[in-house]
Amino acid sequence: MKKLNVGLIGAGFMGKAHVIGYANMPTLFWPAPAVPILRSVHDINAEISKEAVARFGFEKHEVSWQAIVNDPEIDIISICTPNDSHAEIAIAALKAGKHVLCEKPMSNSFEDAKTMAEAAIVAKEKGIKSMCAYQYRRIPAIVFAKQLIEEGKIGKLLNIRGQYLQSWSADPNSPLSWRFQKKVSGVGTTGDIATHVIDITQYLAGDITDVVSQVSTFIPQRPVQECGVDLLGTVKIPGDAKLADVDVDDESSFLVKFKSGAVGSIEATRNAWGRNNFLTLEIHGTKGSIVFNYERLNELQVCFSDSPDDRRGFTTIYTGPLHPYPEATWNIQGLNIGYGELKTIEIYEFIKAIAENTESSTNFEQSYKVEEVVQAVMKSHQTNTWQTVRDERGNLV
Ligand code: SOE
Repeated sequence: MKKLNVGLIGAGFMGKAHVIGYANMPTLFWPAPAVPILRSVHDINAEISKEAVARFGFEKHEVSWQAIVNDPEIDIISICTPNDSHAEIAIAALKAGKHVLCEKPMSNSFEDAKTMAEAAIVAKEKGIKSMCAYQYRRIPAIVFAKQLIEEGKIGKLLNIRGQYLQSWSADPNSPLSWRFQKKVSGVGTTGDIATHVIDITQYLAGDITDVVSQVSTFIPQRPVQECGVDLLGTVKIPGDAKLADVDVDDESSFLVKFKSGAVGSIEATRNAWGRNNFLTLEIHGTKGSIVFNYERLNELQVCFSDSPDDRRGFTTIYTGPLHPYPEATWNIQGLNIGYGELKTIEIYEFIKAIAENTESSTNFEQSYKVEEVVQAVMKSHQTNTWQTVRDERGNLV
């Protein structure tokens, strides 16, 4: 069986998630399209790099990301660093002939995201694959929702409402990590989590063509944290700590129009007490409705118009071995999958694209469509007007 050597750049929270995916993929998906080997790792923090060898099972750690990109034995590079280094690493890796799985959003700059998409289009000609880590579109319940939509079970799509609400930065003492600094993150909550909803809604309902938005920053300053590691609200820094400015958005809400004629709304915030990973969708069609909530990951609620009037209502379908990605689930419905299995499904799709020389649905070219919507959302807020999502789509390179 073919083996593919993996180099991981950035071994924090998302690095761990990628490792779980690589390590578990052949266990869940067998025969695997190819077997990933954890070859080398680099983190900007030398202690984390060393620890990743012992903890995750990499063969070695490297002193720079360039050492991984230039290693002829590496086939795949996973980029799990903050947004401002994605473009430089991804473009160098694609040019070096490595397959690249990059965390979202693509970059801290729209121009760099475009250059990444263009580099991926050139690399594609040589069989080199790219993927942006929009894992939520691969949730079995979401893939099943797409099947129901394509089968016409809820008729013509009318409205799709998406929300991504979290609470980890609601506390003003939650520190100023790179996610609150424009020069590193590019865009705040909109880039961090609204992007997931944009990706899923475009997956389910097609391209978004127009947006009008309202973007807000609620906590203008936060306490500075000493280390660069993103603590995601797990640590609070007391009120007398040094404060620094937040120059990105805490929340964004926008109305959207789809090419298909459907309309919708998207809201994202990391300041919603009580909401943890509340990624929800409510889809209304002429013949029914579908509801999903990530906090009930293994469930999909459906309501069909052809039920008798006196017993029409939402039914809960529990996803499991009868639904998409049965390999990643367990033999009994209700045993359920979690975030780790979801990351494993993502890795499976990436390795399959490499092994079978096909394209992932979230390659850089496709994922650039998410960036275009974000760009229109930010512009709409600045100009206080509806914005057309750039019509340059399809004209990359
Ligand atoms: C923080 O908001 C975060 O880690 C996001 O960056 C991820 O994309 C999301 O899936 C979980 O929350």
